[in-house]
Amino acid sequence: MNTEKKIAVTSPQRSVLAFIEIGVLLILTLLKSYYFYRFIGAEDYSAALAFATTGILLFVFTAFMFYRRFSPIAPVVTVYSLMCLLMFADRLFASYFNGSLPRIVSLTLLGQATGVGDSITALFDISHFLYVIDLLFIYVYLFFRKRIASFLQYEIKHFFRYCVSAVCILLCGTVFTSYYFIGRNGGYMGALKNEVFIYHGSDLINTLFPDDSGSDADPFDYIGKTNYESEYRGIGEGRNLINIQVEALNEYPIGLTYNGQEITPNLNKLLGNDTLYFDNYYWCNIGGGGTSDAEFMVHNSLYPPSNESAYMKYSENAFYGLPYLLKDNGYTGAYVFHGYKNKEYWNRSATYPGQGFDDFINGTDDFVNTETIGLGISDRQFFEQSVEYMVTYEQPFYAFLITLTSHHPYEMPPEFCMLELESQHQDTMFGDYLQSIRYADEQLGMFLELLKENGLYDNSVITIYGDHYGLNHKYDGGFTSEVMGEEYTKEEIYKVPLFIHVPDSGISETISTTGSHMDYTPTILSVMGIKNNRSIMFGQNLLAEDTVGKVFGQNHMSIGGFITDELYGEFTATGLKVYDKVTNEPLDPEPYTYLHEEAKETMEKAHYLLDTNQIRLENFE
Ligand code: GP9
Ligand code: MN
Repeated sequence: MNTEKKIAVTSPQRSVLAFIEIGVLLILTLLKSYYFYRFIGAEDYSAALAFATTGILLFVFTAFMFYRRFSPIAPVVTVYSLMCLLMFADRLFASYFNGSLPRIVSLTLLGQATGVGDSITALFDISHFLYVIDLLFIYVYLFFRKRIASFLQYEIKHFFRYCVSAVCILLCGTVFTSYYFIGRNGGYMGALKNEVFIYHGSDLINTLFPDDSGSDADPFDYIGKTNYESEYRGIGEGRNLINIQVEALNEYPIGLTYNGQEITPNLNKLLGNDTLYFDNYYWCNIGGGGTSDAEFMVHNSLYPPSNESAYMKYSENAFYGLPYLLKDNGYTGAYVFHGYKNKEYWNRSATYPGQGFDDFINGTDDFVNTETIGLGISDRQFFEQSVEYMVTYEQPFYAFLITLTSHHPYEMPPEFCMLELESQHQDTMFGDYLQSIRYADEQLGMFLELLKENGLYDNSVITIYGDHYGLNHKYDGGFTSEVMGEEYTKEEIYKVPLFIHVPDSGISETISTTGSHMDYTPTILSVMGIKNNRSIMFGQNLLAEDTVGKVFGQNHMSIGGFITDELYGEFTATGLKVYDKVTNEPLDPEPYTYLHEEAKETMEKAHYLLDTNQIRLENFE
């Protein structure tokens, strides 16, 4: 009998071929994972983490080779393929969530992805496919493998020694790269939690056995702490509150001119004209629920769950937030308006009653859409039809309007484009974004005129803010910094504008106290002359003199990150980084670790209280 054939049958798992195959896969893993870790912000640690991932795979592959009963190729390729798919999915998620990786609970958001298909498609670029493209070649190779195998089925002698040396090489690589970087940055062990298998493995364990950090939180500790006093207290008392959440409106377009053209001429007109303008207002603490989490925070002054949607997770609960508070203080009703064709999107129609809304005027049953832009009904039609409802309400009422047109990927039919773009900005996502914000601003201007025509303007307080960012660095082609005339930093990405317009009040000021959606309700309550002594609010009144501006991030920004009046602190894959907010200069993070600890602790307690259902309205009767 032919010796080669005999070996091929008895121990194919220890053949030259198996070693070559596994070697190639490990090299591919090293390259891919290095590229992956660089993308998620592991910076100098990327090489060390890539070695760690490759080491873990080597360990698993070696175990397959020890098992003599079957050829290792099938399980090896299966594990490798799963890893590639995991990295592909992680990378796609991280593209949208500014480098954050998904958790198992993020799967609850999958259903929402179909509603924003164009946005997901726009996230893809060729670099995503680098994680999976080789699988194609590998599967074609597997098809022809038998023929190649007949040449290379020599058993490797001293198999054990080969395994030990391979593991040693990998370990040396890991130790060397980590040691090298420990010296420079410290914290390799901290960075290691971002290693793809460790990250998802510990997430699996945490999901199965949730920890109860934050369990010393008492919901009643947070009640009645807000200082409502300020020189503007009660300036809006008794008026309607009309609150407009504008899709993807960042702060930087406000007041900015583009080749002599204002991007937001109508919003600019509000500045200095009966308006409190907040120019240090952030969205970086929304969770996995995007637009709907901004809504949730604005009304309840609560942190949504980090990787899920508050409206999906807590739709059964009633929360004693702004709509209830206004109604308990003489308001006749609370109404929410949104034109997206599916009223169930973000679980809105199920959740709004528990948020205190009496009616949801929605794109499924109520709005008549004859002018579609992007995701659905144009902002023009949306505002025109919303006013028709509003004139029928008894005053004072609360109206909450959520716009839609300026949604990612921002493509607008040419007839709605009002800016003259330079040629290099045409047909870019940056150019499209400016056009869609210019359009949204135009419709906001028209809406204010409609309020005047319908006699609603003078007796209302009108607030306008952006729900979250428009573009990040990966999709703006570097143009934002050029047009802003300064670096479009992450801190700028996290900033949205907030206007509190009180017609004919004679008040105008730019408030620079650092705040976020969390602070909307405490602040607007002060303006409306109302107090909340009944339910938890994590936010503060940004108009009170003693308020120390402070924002804690999650999800897009990672838990542990913070923004104050002076600092931007980010908890990255390589540890805490702190920058001077004005100069963008990096600072020694050591003196600010207490802020990082406070950010983590606050989020732990906030999530614990929500998860254990202690914040429901009934608990505060
Ligand atoms: C759709 C809209 C989209 O109803 O609110 O939400 P987003 O994708 O921005 O979270
Ligand atoms: Mn949105």
